[in-house]
Amino acid sequence: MYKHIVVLTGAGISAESGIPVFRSETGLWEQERVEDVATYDGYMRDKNKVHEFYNKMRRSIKTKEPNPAHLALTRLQQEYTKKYPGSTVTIVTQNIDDLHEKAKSENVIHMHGELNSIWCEHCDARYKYYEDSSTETKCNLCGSKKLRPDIVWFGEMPYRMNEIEKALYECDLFMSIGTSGVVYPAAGFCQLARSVGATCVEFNLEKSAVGSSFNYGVYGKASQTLPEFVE
Ligand code: BV8
Repeated sequence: MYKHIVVLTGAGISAESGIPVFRSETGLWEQERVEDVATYDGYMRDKNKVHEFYNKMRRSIKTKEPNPAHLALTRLQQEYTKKYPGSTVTIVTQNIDDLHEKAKSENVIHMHGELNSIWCEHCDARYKYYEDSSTETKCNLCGSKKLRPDIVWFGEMPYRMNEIEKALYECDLFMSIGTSGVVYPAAGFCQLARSVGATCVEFNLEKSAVGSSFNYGVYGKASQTLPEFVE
């Protein structure tokens, strides 16, 4: 039995809930250039374009529901820790959707931020936000119009990295689900877990860019492979 489990999820876990992944023929990055919508420079060049990119995504996730892969992680977090007192299941996601929360998973670490959050660059407040934003939207707290999507763009430091690294150093099982293993530092988490002797398992449709770092690969749709694994 494992004492401390760390789970990393990527866009692939939400694919079967109808949320497009980033890197595929129909992926999000086929429609917009990363440089234009997922960097601070792109935001400074055209704030409204970036607000609209995330407004569209925020509107679309309102109607999306978790799939059996999300629900399997919630069961793992609830039932496993009950069956083995003192064990932990830490869910770290690169995703900015709220499907882990809708699946009732707890303490999910959104290392790349969240669509349902907004960040005031004037007073540095971050708070829950569900509507469309623009350069005219005012901060609820300070009234400034310097509100930006609470998303970690390329070149920006992912959130809660200290907590994530602590969990990885203490883990004995690392599970990576639905990520292409292209984006760092998340793509380096397996190496870190391996360095402390954890067993590393990747769940994907195919071997990811860092697939060779894992002890095992479980290939197929996460909505099928993950519930089977968790059972
Ligand atoms: C940082 C927010 C430092 C926007 C995102 C060279 C080497 C190493 C690193 C770098 C380098 N050059 C630059 C870097 C750093 C850079 C990076 O890694 N670049 C890459 C492209 C080379 N990283 C950064 O900039 C990070 N920050 O390094 O900061 C720093 C230090 C100090 C101080 C300041 C700064 C920040 C990275 C975060 C960027 N933001 N998103 C948005 O979400 O719109 S990244 C973006 O990619 C998303 O967050 C997404 O989650 C993430 C990863 O993508 P995936 O989730 O893997 O999705 P993808 O589509 O790629 O793959 C889907 C997978 O699912 C596939 O494998 C598919 O097979 C699988 N799948 C599909 N369906 C299913 C399935 N699997 C199972 N079942 C299914 N049904």
